[in-house]
Amino acid sequence: MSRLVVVSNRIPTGATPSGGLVVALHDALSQSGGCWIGTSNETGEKPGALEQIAGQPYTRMAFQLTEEEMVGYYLGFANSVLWPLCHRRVDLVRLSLPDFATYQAVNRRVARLVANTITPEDVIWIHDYHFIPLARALRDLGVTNRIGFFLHIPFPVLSDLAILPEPAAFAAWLAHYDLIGLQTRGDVARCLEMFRADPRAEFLTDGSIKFQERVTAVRSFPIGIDVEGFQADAERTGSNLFGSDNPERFVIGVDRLDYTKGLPNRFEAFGRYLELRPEGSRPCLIQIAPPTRQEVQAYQEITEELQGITGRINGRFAELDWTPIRFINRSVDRSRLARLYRCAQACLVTSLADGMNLVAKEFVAAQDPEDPGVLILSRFAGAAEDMVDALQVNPYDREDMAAAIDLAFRMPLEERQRRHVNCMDVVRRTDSALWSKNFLAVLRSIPVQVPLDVGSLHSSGGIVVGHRAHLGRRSEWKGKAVRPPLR
Ligand code: GDG
Repeated sequence: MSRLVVVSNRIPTGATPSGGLVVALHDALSQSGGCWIGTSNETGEKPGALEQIAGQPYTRMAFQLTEEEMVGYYLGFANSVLWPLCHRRVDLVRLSLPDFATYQAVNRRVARLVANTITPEDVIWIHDYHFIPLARALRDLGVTNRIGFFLHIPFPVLSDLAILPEPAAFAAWLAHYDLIGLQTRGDVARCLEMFRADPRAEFLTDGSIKFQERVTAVRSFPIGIDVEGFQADAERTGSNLFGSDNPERFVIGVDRLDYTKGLPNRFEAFGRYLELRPEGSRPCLIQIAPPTRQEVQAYQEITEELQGITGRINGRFAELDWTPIRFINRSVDRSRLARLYRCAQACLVTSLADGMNLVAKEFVAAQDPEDPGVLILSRFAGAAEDMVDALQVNPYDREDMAAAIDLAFRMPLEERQRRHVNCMDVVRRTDSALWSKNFLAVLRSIPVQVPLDVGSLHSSGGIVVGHRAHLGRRSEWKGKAVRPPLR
């Protein structure tokens, strides 16, 4: 089997992999061997170096970003333009041409690092919005390997793409991948709509897209979690999670503190539920929300907003021995998180836009099937496309969410069990190991495409499609020159 080379913004540095994505990629890399490349946790002044991290059956390599790159590429174009754009928050987009230039420059630099690391047979799998132009930069260096891309966040709406400094570049970047993997069927539809609106793109009979002599396929691969690993954590007993402060009943929320997760509306909806709750009951909302990207203004603002809402609701409803909202603005370790999910009567996932949302799947996996809690799930989270038996809500509608909390607390056991069985079925079908296996199987099955020499391109306008005896040495190719079939 050909080696796998993974590129993602962050790479795990510890000895034991944890988290669905990390476990899935770790397993895939362990099977095929290869290399995982990503940014180092620290910025530095020697940005060209790939530092090797020991201790796994494959190589992990970290490269440093300079301070300037961190600001322009990561905090700037990636997280202040692409992130809000893909999550339909164009009002939060902060455009800067220097940031756009830095984003592209980092991608070109990473392309050189990758090109120096790969062997001709390697399959390359690039992750997420930080590296959308990476395939284009690799092709410019003459890399002909199969390159797949997976976008973890929602695919942007066509009309929103006009906000980019060079809107036409987005489709052209993506077209240099052999396979574009997206979370949901809805994302695939939006991606195809973008190509359909682009005069450079042509649809082939098998549904793939021919774009300036390259052919690219677009498919959905809903991501999931390491189901067994998570269940084992949830079933493990440990010290009492709450000490003497055991909540009577509670609904849990777990999110990076991000404006896309709909936290202010969630807190307000819980406040509304407190107005409606049965007399004398003392429910809690336990919200774990570790801070992220605090250097970006929009993230500072949401933190302050939530602190304000929490103070107002607790001030109004709290009693000496009851605090309705426990807002924990820190990270909680994974095994405690799993046990918290299991103890909760319900989980609130109220994203305004979300690629998938793994918390929804973790909560379901952590439940006791005999007495499961209820998942309240935003219809704007990717997970909602398949998890139709969650209690789906409109995260913009506080009354709707307050009613769902009430329903979840009162739901009869039989209905909870039925919904849980169906949601669990989805969680199992999208296990993270299956996700990476499916993606790589499709990527590996795609014929390699090598552009003909410039001269022959002019005469035939085609590409070479076929299986190579030895990649990188075009003279040994066994493919035949074809013009991809027209519509
Ligand atoms: C992106 C997309 C897509 C959170 N707090 C703690 C903690 N977490 C863990 C959760 C979960 C993960 O972080 C969050 O994953 P999500 O999927 O919910 O959201 P994003 O971080 O935005 O992820 C998303 C995902 O990529 C994968 O493709 O589903 O749509 O936005 O695993 O458990 N973990 C620990 N302590 C915490 O305090 N240990």
